[in-house]
Amino acid sequence: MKALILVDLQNDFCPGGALAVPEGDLVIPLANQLMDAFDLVIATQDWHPANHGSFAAMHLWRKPGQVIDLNGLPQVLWPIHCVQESFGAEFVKHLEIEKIDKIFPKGTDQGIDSYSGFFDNGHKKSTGLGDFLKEKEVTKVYILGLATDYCVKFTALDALGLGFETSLFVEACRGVNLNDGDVDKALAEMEERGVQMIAHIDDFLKEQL
Ligand code: VGL
Ligand code: ZN
Repeated sequence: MKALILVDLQNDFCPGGALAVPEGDLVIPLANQLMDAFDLVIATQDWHPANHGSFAAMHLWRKPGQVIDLNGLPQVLWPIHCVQESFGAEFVKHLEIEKIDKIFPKGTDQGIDSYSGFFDNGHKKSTGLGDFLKEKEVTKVYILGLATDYCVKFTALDALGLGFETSLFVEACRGVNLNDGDVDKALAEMEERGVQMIAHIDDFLKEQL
């Protein structure tokens, strides 16, 4: 069984949002197209309390982009984004959410961030996604979404770590590039660790016929 994992296709990560990823909105039609090719579709949802420790505004004199120590882990500070129940945390309107089988929220604990859809950044708590996929006898996962250099990367690496064969729809990912080259570096790291890169969605869909 194979599953598609949509990473953080939320308003705040699209142009106009609080943590806008350049061209983030362009992946939505690709996600809609791909969902039909999978028996199981999972979505992760960045879902922070209003006082989340990753928000620069929670730390005196700190600005987005700076790195602090947050309870023993290095933490990049972000603008306030994806606050639970806010518009920014909602899935993008054009995403066909009726095709999603299950949603896994993450980043819900105030004191620790969670880039991966599987575990928090300290690998202390699981979201339940790994067990869920194993229960459904999934052996292969396909990932797309936002942002390539953060949540997509850590979701893919954790999927590998849990023993899933892992592929990435590169065309359907966009990144932050806080530093020049971050996206390319993230893609190289994923590939080196064993993530299979799917360059063209059209070719993948043709092979499925
Ligand atoms: C993300 C930064 C902060 C992401 C989430 O979805 O990649 N990045 N929270
Ligand atoms: Zn976040």
